[in-house]
Amino acid sequence: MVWASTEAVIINPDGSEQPLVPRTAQEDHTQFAARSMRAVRVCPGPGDRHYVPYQYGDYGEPIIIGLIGESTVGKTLLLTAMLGRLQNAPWLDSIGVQMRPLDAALHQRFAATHLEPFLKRRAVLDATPLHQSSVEFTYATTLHHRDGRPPVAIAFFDVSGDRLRDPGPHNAFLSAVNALIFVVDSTTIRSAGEQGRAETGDSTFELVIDQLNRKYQYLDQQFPDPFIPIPAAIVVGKADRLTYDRDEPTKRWFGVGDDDLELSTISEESADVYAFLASRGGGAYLKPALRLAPVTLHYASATNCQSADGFFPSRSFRQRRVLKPLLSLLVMKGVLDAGQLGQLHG
Ligand SMILES: Nc1nc2c(ncn2[C@@H]2O[C@H](COP(=O)(O)OP(=O)(O)OP(=O)(O)O)[C@@H](O)[C@H]2O)c(=O)[nH]1
Ligand SMILES: [Mg+2]
Repeated sequence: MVWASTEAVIINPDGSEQPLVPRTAQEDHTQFAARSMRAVRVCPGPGDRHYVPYQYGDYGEPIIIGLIGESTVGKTLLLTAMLGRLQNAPWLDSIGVQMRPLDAALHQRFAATHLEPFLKRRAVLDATPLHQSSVEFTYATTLHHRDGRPPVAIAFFDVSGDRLRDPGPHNAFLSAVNALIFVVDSTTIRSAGEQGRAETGDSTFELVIDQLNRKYQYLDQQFPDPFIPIPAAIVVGKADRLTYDRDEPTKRWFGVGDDDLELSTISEESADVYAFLASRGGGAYLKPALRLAPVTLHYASATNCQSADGFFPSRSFRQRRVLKPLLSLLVMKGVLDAGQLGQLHG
Protein backbone atom coordinates (compact mmCIF):
# COMPACT_ATOMS: atom_id res chain seq x y z
CA MET A 1 0.00 0.00 0.00
CA VAL A 2 1.41 3.41 -0.93
CA TRP A 3 0.65 5.53 2.13
CA ALA A 4 2.12 8.71 0.78
CA SER A 5 -0.55 8.79 -1.93
CA THR A 6 -3.44 7.88 0.40
CA GLU A 7 -6.00 10.67 0.78
CA ALA A 8 -5.08 12.99 3.69
CA VAL A 9 -7.67 15.26 5.31
CA ILE A 10 -8.01 17.56 8.30
CA ILE A 11 -11.08 16.94 10.46
CA ASN A 12 -12.58 20.23 11.67
CA PRO A 13 -14.04 20.50 15.18
CA ASP A 14 -17.56 20.27 13.66
CA GLY A 15 -16.67 16.91 12.07
CA SER A 16 -16.41 18.22 8.50
CA GLU A 17 -13.36 17.34 6.42
CA GLN A 18 -11.01 19.48 4.39
CA PRO A 19 -8.18 18.18 2.20
CA LEU A 20 -4.66 18.54 3.62
CA VAL A 21 -2.68 20.75 1.27
CA PRO A 22 0.80 19.20 0.84
CA ARG A 23 3.82 21.07 2.21
CA THR A 24 4.58 24.08 0.07
CA ALA A 25 8.04 25.29 -0.95
CA GLN A 26 7.68 28.32 1.38
CA GLU A 27 6.91 26.18 4.42
CA ASP A 28 9.57 24.57 6.61
CA HIS A 29 9.01 21.17 8.28
CA THR A 30 8.01 22.68 11.63
CA GLN A 31 5.35 24.87 10.06
CA PHE A 32 4.00 21.91 8.13
CA ALA A 33 4.07 19.70 11.24
CA ALA A 34 1.96 22.29 13.08
CA ARG A 35 -0.52 22.55 10.21
CA SER A 36 -0.81 18.79 9.78
CA MET A 37 -1.15 18.02 13.49
CA ARG A 38 -4.88 17.36 13.16
CA ALA A 39 -4.51 15.56 9.86
CA VAL A 40 -5.53 11.95 9.33
CA ARG A 41 -5.40 9.60 6.38
CA VAL A 42 -8.52 7.98 5.01
CA CYS A 43 -8.03 4.27 5.58
CA PRO A 44 -8.23 2.44 2.26
CA GLY A 45 -9.34 -0.78 4.04
CA PRO A 46 -12.86 -2.25 3.94
CA GLY A 47 -15.86 -1.06 5.97
CA ASP A 48 -17.24 2.40 6.80
CA ARG A 49 -15.12 5.46 6.02
CA HIS A 50 -12.55 5.69 8.80
CA TYR A 51 -9.19 7.24 9.45
CA VAL A 52 -5.72 6.41 10.70
CA PRO A 53 -3.10 8.81 12.10
CA TYR A 54 -1.34 10.80 9.42
CA GLN A 55 2.18 9.54 10.18
CA TYR A 56 1.13 5.88 10.35
CA GLY A 57 2.27 4.98 6.85
CA ASP A 58 5.72 6.57 7.25
CA TYR A 59 6.84 3.35 8.92
CA GLY A 60 7.16 -0.11 7.37
CA GLU A 61 4.73 -2.92 8.03
CA PRO A 62 3.08 -1.85 11.33
CA ILE A 63 2.30 -4.11 14.26
CA ILE A 64 -1.46 -3.95 14.82
CA ILE A 65 -2.57 -5.40 18.14
CA GLY A 66 -6.22 -6.15 18.91
CA LEU A 67 -7.57 -6.73 22.42
CA ILE A 68 -10.21 -9.44 22.51
CA GLY A 69 -12.74 -10.36 25.20
CA GLU A 70 -16.37 -9.84 26.15
CA SER A 71 -17.51 -6.69 27.92
CA THR A 72 -16.09 -6.03 31.43
CA VAL A 73 -13.35 -8.69 31.21
CA GLY A 74 -10.79 -5.92 31.75
CA LYS A 75 -9.39 -5.13 28.28
CA THR A 76 -9.25 -1.36 28.65
CA LEU A 77 -7.68 -1.28 32.11
CA LEU A 78 -5.11 -3.89 31.06
CA LEU A 79 -4.15 -1.91 27.95
CA THR A 80 -3.95 1.33 29.93
CA ALA A 81 -1.81 -0.35 32.57
CA MET A 82 0.50 -1.76 29.87
CA LEU A 83 0.92 1.57 28.11
CA GLY A 84 1.45 3.34 31.42
CA ARG A 85 4.34 0.99 32.20
CA LEU A 86 5.77 1.48 28.74
CA GLN A 87 5.73 5.28 29.04
CA ASN A 88 7.78 5.29 32.19
CA ALA A 89 10.33 2.71 31.26
CA PRO A 90 13.90 4.03 31.56
CA TRP A 91 15.11 0.43 31.18
CA LEU A 92 14.05 0.53 27.54
CA ASP A 93 16.67 3.20 26.95
CA SER A 94 19.33 0.99 28.51
CA ILE A 95 18.71 -1.70 25.91
CA GLY A 96 18.86 0.88 23.12
CA VAL A 97 15.12 1.15 22.53
CA GLN A 98 12.86 4.19 22.69
CA MET A 99 9.07 4.42 22.48
CA ARG A 100 7.59 7.65 21.11
CA PRO A 101 3.91 8.40 20.51
CA LEU A 102 3.00 8.07 16.85
CA ASP A 103 0.65 11.00 16.90
CA ALA A 104 0.62 13.90 19.36
CA ALA A 105 -3.14 14.44 19.24
CA LEU A 106 -3.88 10.74 19.78
CA HIS A 107 -1.40 10.65 22.66
CA GLN A 108 -2.97 13.68 24.36
CA ARG A 109 -6.42 12.21 23.98
CA PHE A 110 -5.41 8.81 25.38
CA ALA A 111 -3.54 10.46 28.27
CA ALA A 112 -6.59 12.59 29.14
CA THR A 113 -9.16 9.80 28.85
CA HIS A 114 -7.17 6.80 30.10
CA LEU A 115 -3.67 7.27 31.57
CA GLU A 116 -4.42 10.23 33.79
CA PRO A 117 -7.79 9.16 35.28
CA PHE A 118 -6.89 5.49 35.76
CA LEU A 119 -3.22 5.58 36.73
CA LYS A 120 -2.97 8.99 38.45
CA ARG A 121 -6.44 9.35 39.98
CA ARG A 122 -7.13 5.60 40.36
CA ALA A 123 -10.57 6.09 38.79
CA VAL A 124 -12.62 3.28 37.26
CA LEU A 125 -12.95 3.98 33.52
CA ASP A 126 -16.29 3.85 31.72
CA ALA A 127 -17.09 0.89 29.50
CA THR A 128 -15.67 1.49 26.02
CA PRO A 129 -18.47 3.08 23.96
CA LEU A 130 -20.07 0.94 21.26
CA HIS A 131 -19.31 3.58 18.66
CA GLN A 132 -16.10 5.49 19.00
CA SER A 133 -14.75 8.49 17.19
CA SER A 134 -13.73 8.21 13.59
CA VAL A 135 -10.02 7.73 14.31
CA GLU A 136 -10.11 4.05 15.04
CA PHE A 137 -6.92 3.39 16.94
CA THR A 138 -7.11 3.47 20.68
CA TYR A 139 -3.40 4.27 20.80
CA ALA A 140 -0.34 4.09 18.60
CA THR A 141 3.33 4.31 19.43
CA THR A 142 6.59 3.93 17.57
CA LEU A 143 9.55 1.83 18.61
CA HIS A 144 13.04 3.07 17.69
CA HIS A 145 16.24 1.03 17.94
CA ARG A 146 19.49 2.85 18.54
CA ASP A 147 21.40 0.22 16.55
CA GLY A 148 19.91 1.50 13.31
CA ARG A 149 17.23 -1.13 12.76
CA PRO A 150 14.23 0.53 11.11
CA PRO A 151 11.64 2.01 13.48
CA VAL A 152 8.25 0.33 13.68
CA ALA A 153 4.75 1.63 14.40
CA ILE A 154 2.62 -0.27 16.90
CA ALA A 155 -1.12 0.39 16.93
CA PHE A 156 -3.69 -0.87 19.45
CA PHE A 157 -7.37 -1.51 18.89
CA ASP A 158 -9.48 -1.77 22.04
CA VAL A 159 -13.15 -1.83 21.14
CA SER A 160 -16.17 -2.58 23.28
CA GLY A 161 -16.72 -6.28 24.01
CA ASP A 162 -20.33 -5.87 22.87
CA ARG A 163 -19.15 -4.53 19.54
CA LEU A 164 -16.80 -7.52 19.14
CA ARG A 165 -19.75 -9.86 19.66
CA ASP A 166 -21.57 -8.31 16.74
CA PRO A 167 -19.95 -9.67 13.57
CA GLY A 168 -20.30 -6.93 11.01
CA PRO A 169 -18.52 -4.33 8.95
CA HIS A 170 -17.71 -2.17 12.01
CA ASN A 171 -15.19 -4.78 13.12
CA ALA A 172 -13.20 -4.33 9.93
CA PHE A 173 -10.07 -3.74 12.01
CA LEU A 174 -9.93 -7.50 12.57
CA SER A 175 -8.85 -7.98 8.99
CA ALA A 176 -5.83 -5.78 9.71
CA VAL A 177 -4.62 -7.11 13.10
CA ASN A 178 -1.40 -9.10 13.08
CA ALA A 179 -1.05 -9.70 16.85
CA LEU A 180 -3.71 -10.35 19.49
CA ILE A 181 -4.18 -10.11 23.24
CA PHE A 182 -7.00 -12.35 24.49
CA VAL A 183 -8.16 -11.33 27.97
CA VAL A 184 -9.64 -13.93 30.32
CA ASP A 185 -11.65 -12.66 33.29
CA SER A 186 -10.33 -14.74 36.15
CA THR A 187 -13.56 -14.23 38.14
CA THR A 188 -15.22 -16.62 35.67
CA ILE A 189 -12.79 -19.39 36.60
CA ARG A 190 -13.63 -21.97 39.26
CA SER A 191 -11.78 -21.42 42.50
CA ALA A 192 -9.49 -24.13 43.82
CA GLY A 193 -11.50 -27.11 45.03
CA GLU A 194 -14.83 -25.61 43.86
CA GLN A 195 -17.18 -28.22 42.41
CA GLY A 196 -20.04 -27.95 40.01
CA ARG A 197 -19.48 -24.56 38.33
CA ALA A 198 -20.10 -24.88 34.58
CA GLU A 199 -17.33 -24.70 32.00
CA THR A 200 -16.65 -21.12 30.94
CA GLY A 201 -15.38 -19.48 27.77
CA ASP A 202 -15.65 -16.28 25.75
CA SER A 203 -17.82 -15.90 22.65
CA THR A 204 -15.58 -13.15 21.23
CA PHE A 205 -12.57 -15.49 21.17
CA GLU A 206 -14.56 -17.83 18.94
CA LEU A 207 -15.91 -15.07 16.70
CA VAL A 208 -12.44 -13.67 16.12
CA ILE A 209 -10.97 -17.09 15.40
CA ASP A 210 -13.83 -17.78 12.95
CA GLN A 211 -13.08 -14.53 11.17
CA LEU A 212 -9.35 -15.33 11.01
CA ASN A 213 -10.11 -18.87 9.79
CA ARG A 214 -11.96 -17.33 6.85
CA LYS A 215 -9.12 -14.92 6.12
CA TYR A 216 -6.46 -17.63 6.27
CA GLN A 217 -8.45 -20.48 4.66
CA TYR A 218 -6.05 -20.47 1.73
CA LEU A 219 -3.49 -22.03 4.12
CA ASP A 220 -5.71 -25.14 4.34
CA GLN A 221 -5.01 -25.81 0.70
CA GLN A 222 -1.28 -25.79 1.35
CA PHE A 223 -0.98 -27.64 4.67
CA PRO A 224 -3.21 -30.01 6.64
CA ASP A 225 -4.71 -28.25 9.70
CA PRO A 226 -2.30 -25.29 9.74
CA PHE A 227 -1.83 -22.77 12.53
CA ILE A 228 -2.77 -19.20 11.67
CA PRO A 229 0.49 -17.20 11.74
CA ILE A 230 -0.65 -14.51 14.18
CA PRO A 231 1.19 -14.25 17.52
CA ALA A 232 -1.10 -13.98 20.50
CA ALA A 233 -0.94 -13.62 24.27
CA ILE A 234 -3.73 -15.13 26.40
CA VAL A 235 -3.80 -13.11 29.62
CA VAL A 236 -5.61 -14.31 32.72
CA GLY A 237 -6.44 -10.82 33.94
CA LYS A 238 -7.83 -9.60 37.30
CA ALA A 239 -5.44 -12.22 38.71
CA ASP A 240 -5.72 -10.48 42.11
CA ARG A 241 -9.13 -12.20 42.33
CA LEU A 242 -7.74 -15.71 41.96
CA THR A 243 -7.79 -18.11 44.82
CA TYR A 244 -5.08 -20.71 44.88
CA ASP A 245 -3.60 -23.29 47.17
CA ARG A 246 -0.19 -22.68 48.64
CA ASP A 247 1.55 -25.15 46.38
CA GLU A 248 -0.22 -24.22 43.13
CA PRO A 249 1.80 -22.81 40.22
CA THR A 250 -0.49 -19.75 40.23
CA LYS A 251 1.16 -18.72 43.49
CA ARG A 252 4.57 -19.10 41.91
CA TRP A 253 3.71 -16.58 39.21
CA PHE A 254 1.27 -14.27 40.84
CA GLY A 255 2.02 -14.67 44.52
CA VAL A 256 5.52 -13.20 44.26
CA GLY A 257 7.03 -9.94 43.03
CA ASP A 258 6.86 -8.59 39.50
CA ASP A 259 9.04 -10.19 36.86
CA ASP A 260 7.90 -8.21 33.84
CA LEU A 261 11.30 -8.19 32.16
CA GLU A 262 12.15 -11.83 32.80
CA LEU A 263 11.07 -13.30 29.51
CA SER A 264 13.08 -16.52 29.84
CA THR A 265 10.32 -18.01 32.02
CA ILE A 266 7.52 -17.39 29.52
CA SER A 267 7.22 -20.94 28.27
CA GLU A 268 7.09 -22.29 31.85
CA GLU A 269 4.44 -19.75 32.80
CA SER A 270 2.51 -20.53 29.61
CA ALA A 271 2.44 -24.24 30.42
CA ASP A 272 1.23 -23.51 33.96
CA VAL A 273 -1.52 -21.12 32.81
CA TYR A 274 -2.57 -23.65 30.17
CA ALA A 275 -2.90 -26.40 32.79
CA PHE A 276 -4.66 -23.99 35.17
CA LEU A 277 -7.35 -23.05 32.62
CA ALA A 278 -7.79 -26.64 31.43
CA SER A 279 -8.21 -27.99 34.97
CA ARG A 280 -10.55 -25.25 36.23
CA GLY A 281 -13.26 -25.53 33.56
CA GLY A 282 -11.74 -22.83 31.33
CA GLY A 283 -10.63 -25.08 28.45
CA ALA A 284 -12.60 -22.98 25.93
CA TYR A 285 -10.32 -20.01 26.70
CA LEU A 286 -7.48 -22.03 25.22
CA LYS A 287 -8.93 -22.09 21.70
CA PRO A 288 -6.59 -19.34 20.44
CA ALA A 289 -3.63 -21.55 21.44
CA LEU A 290 -5.01 -24.36 19.28
CA ARG A 291 -5.43 -22.22 16.14
CA LEU A 292 -2.86 -19.40 16.28
CA ALA A 293 0.92 -19.55 16.62
CA PRO A 294 3.01 -18.66 18.47
CA VAL A 295 0.96 -18.13 21.62
CA THR A 296 2.08 -17.38 25.19
CA LEU A 297 -0.06 -17.39 28.35
CA HIS A 298 0.20 -15.09 31.37
CA TYR A 299 -1.24 -13.98 34.70
CA ALA A 300 -1.67 -10.23 35.23
CA SER A 301 -3.64 -7.66 37.19
CA ALA A 302 -4.24 -4.07 36.12
CA THR A 303 -5.32 -2.93 39.58
CA ASN A 304 -4.31 -5.49 42.23
CA CYS A 305 -7.55 -4.67 44.05
CA GLN A 306 -11.28 -4.08 43.78
CA SER A 307 -12.77 -0.63 43.25
CA ALA A 308 -15.03 1.09 45.76
CA ASP A 309 -17.30 4.00 44.75
CA GLY A 310 -15.64 4.43 41.40
CA PHE A 311 -12.02 4.48 42.64
CA PHE A 312 -9.34 1.95 43.47
CA PRO A 313 -7.95 2.23 47.03
CA SER A 314 -4.50 3.84 47.15
CA ARG A 315 -3.18 1.30 49.67
CA SER A 316 -3.24 -1.65 47.27
CA PHE A 317 -3.61 -0.10 43.79
CA ARG A 318 -0.78 -1.11 41.50
CA GLN A 319 -0.16 -2.82 38.19
CA ARG A 320 1.16 -6.35 38.37
CA ARG A 321 2.86 -8.29 35.59
CA VAL A 322 1.02 -6.27 32.92
CA LEU A 323 3.99 -5.56 30.67
CA LYS A 324 5.18 -9.12 30.18
CA PRO A 325 2.39 -10.18 27.77
CA LEU A 326 3.05 -7.10 25.61
CA LEU A 327 6.81 -7.63 25.61
CA SER A 328 6.23 -11.28 24.77
CA LEU A 329 4.14 -10.22 21.75
CA LEU A 330 6.83 -7.78 20.62
CA VAL A 331 9.46 -10.51 20.90
CA MET A 332 7.19 -12.86 18.90
CA LYS A 333 6.81 -10.09 16.29
CA GLY A 334 10.59 -9.89 16.07
CA VAL A 335 11.01 -6.26 17.17
CA LEU A 336 12.38 -6.86 20.67
CA ASP A 337 15.13 -9.17 21.75
CA ALA A 338 14.24 -11.49 24.67
CA GLY A 339 17.92 -12.00 25.54
CA GLN A 340 18.55 -8.29 26.05
CA LEU A 341 15.56 -7.93 28.34
CA GLY A 342 16.63 -11.00 30.33
CA GLN A 343 20.11 -9.53 30.92
CA LEU A 344 18.51 -6.38 32.22
CA HIS A 345 16.43 -8.32 34.69
CA GLY A 346 19.46 -10.31 35.88
N1 LIG B 1 -10.02 -6.74 40.73
C1 LIG B 1 -9.79 -6.31 39.49
N2 LIG B 1 -10.79 -5.72 38.79
C2 LIG B 1 -10.52 -5.31 37.53
C3 LIG B 1 -9.24 -5.46 36.92
N3 LIG B 1 -9.30 -4.98 35.66
C4 LIG B 1 -10.57 -4.55 35.47
N4 LIG B 1 -11.31 -4.74 36.60
C5 LIG B 1 -12.72 -4.42 36.81
O1 LIG B 1 -13.44 -4.74 35.64
C6 LIG B 1 -14.14 -3.60 35.16
C7 LIG B 1 -14.18 -3.60 33.64
O2 LIG B 1 -12.88 -3.35 33.15
P1 LIG B 1 -12.66 -2.74 31.69
O3 LIG B 1 -11.19 -2.74 31.44
O4 LIG B 1 -13.37 -1.46 31.55
O5 LIG B 1 -13.40 -3.86 30.81
P2 LIG B 1 -13.50 -3.97 29.22
O6 LIG B 1 -13.15 -5.38 28.87
O7 LIG B 1 -12.71 -2.91 28.57
O8 LIG B 1 -15.07 -3.76 28.97
P3 LIG B 1 -15.79 -3.11 27.65
O9 LIG B 1 -15.17 -1.80 27.41
O10 LIG B 1 -17.23 -3.01 28.06
O11 LIG B 1 -15.61 -4.11 26.55
C8 LIG B 1 -13.39 -2.41 35.75
O12 LIG B 1 -14.21 -1.30 35.88
C9 LIG B 1 -12.90 -2.93 37.07
O13 LIG B 1 -13.90 -2.77 38.05
C10 LIG B 1 -8.19 -6.08 37.71
O14 LIG B 1 -7.04 -6.27 37.28
N5 LIG B 1 -8.54 -6.48 38.97
MG1 LIG C 1 -13.19 -1.36 27.36
